Amino acid sequence: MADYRKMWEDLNMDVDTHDILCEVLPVAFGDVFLSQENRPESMDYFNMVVAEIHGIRPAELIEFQKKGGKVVGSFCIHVPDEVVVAAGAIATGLCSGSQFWVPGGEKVLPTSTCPLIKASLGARFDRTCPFFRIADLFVGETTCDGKKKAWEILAKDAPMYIMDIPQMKREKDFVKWKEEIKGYMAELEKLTGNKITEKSLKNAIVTLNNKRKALKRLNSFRKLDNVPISGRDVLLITQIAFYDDPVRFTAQVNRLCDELEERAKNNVSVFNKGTKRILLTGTPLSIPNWKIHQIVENIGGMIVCEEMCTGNRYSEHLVDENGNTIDEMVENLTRRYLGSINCACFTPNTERVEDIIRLVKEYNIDGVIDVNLKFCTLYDTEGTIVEKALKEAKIPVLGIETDYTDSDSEQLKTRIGAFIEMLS
Ligand code: BJ8
Repeated sequence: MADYRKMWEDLNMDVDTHDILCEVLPVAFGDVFLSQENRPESMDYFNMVVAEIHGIRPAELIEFQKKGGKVVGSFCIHVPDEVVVAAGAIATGLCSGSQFWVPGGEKVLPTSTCPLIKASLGARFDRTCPFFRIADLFVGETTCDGKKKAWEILAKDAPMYIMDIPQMKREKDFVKWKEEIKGYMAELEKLTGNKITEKSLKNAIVTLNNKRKALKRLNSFRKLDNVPISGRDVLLITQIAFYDDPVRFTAQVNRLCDELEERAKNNVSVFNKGTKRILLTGTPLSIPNWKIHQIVENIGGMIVCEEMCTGNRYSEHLVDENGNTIDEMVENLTRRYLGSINCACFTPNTERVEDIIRLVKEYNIDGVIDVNLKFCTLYDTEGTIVEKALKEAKIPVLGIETDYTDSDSEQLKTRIGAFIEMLS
């Protein structure tokens, strides 16, 4: 990591404080990931990407900028990366998942804000994350109240663009979202100086669909009786999907899937027979938030599906590739980015409950854990609806609320342990 010090200084980062993060992250990574037995060898690429998380990719982005390229950071899976790629820019996710950044966020936000928002603003204002220094444009959305207000604060320090997401899915909401996407396209054309053409947009749709297809392929192995990869490894890969180069990432996921295919043929599993199969639903798990996966899999369960933005929701639905004109392609993006994502910001959001029940069947789930990030009113409130529906469908469910600290780890181990015990 020492090699990157100059790069971080040039980015005007607080390098001394950042050093503390560089010391703790490898230890946490070793505990959660490297301690696992019988990991697929093709995880080596993803290990390397995370080991150098603030080095390799930021250095690539800076190189790209030196050649005149632009980097666009976003916080939500409603924001279409295709548009960024079509404009010749690079898209990167910016949601932050570490307690390390939360106190910095609390300097500018109320304590009663969800940790994801606090950590994201903390990463920017404390100058301890290179991605937050590099981005030429920050793209926010109006999904929840906390984010809406946070963007106003972030805008004082960073160039921001806001997409106004409808809160319902009526036909007029699709019309509005299509206009929002067109507005975003115009903004990116202005930023990059590049025109989005039919060809560039089509290529971008195919590129990002290929990434989704690879992730779908990866998730399909988790439906098997003998699951050849741990839940925490798949979570890590999904988190990396948000910031890695999409073409290289896709190739690496497919390489891993080839290895998993061999494992599947030989009935190799990383879990003991009879291990209870858990589906996680709820708020996203941004990197490096690995807490729940570590707890569940260390106490004898296995996570085989995440009905989350850092899970199934990110990759399950492709963009229709049949459009040829810009308008047709934007229409297809609109349908996919509004219609297929069942975030708790929508009312009603019955499709999310239907998704969970469908996934319970597809992944042969024994129990569901509904995990809510503290102070997320949207998912907390919807949790009541989700849990009631699951109970009515006779699907065991446990609702938990947590944050990025370890202060509740022991309590969570007890509760999740009792839940998994009950499934037996
Ligand atoms: S599509 S889940 S990525 S908004 S946890 S910041 S909702 S208070 S992250 Fe999300 Fe897009 Fe929806 Fe997905 Fe607010 Fe809740 Fe915090 Fe949240």
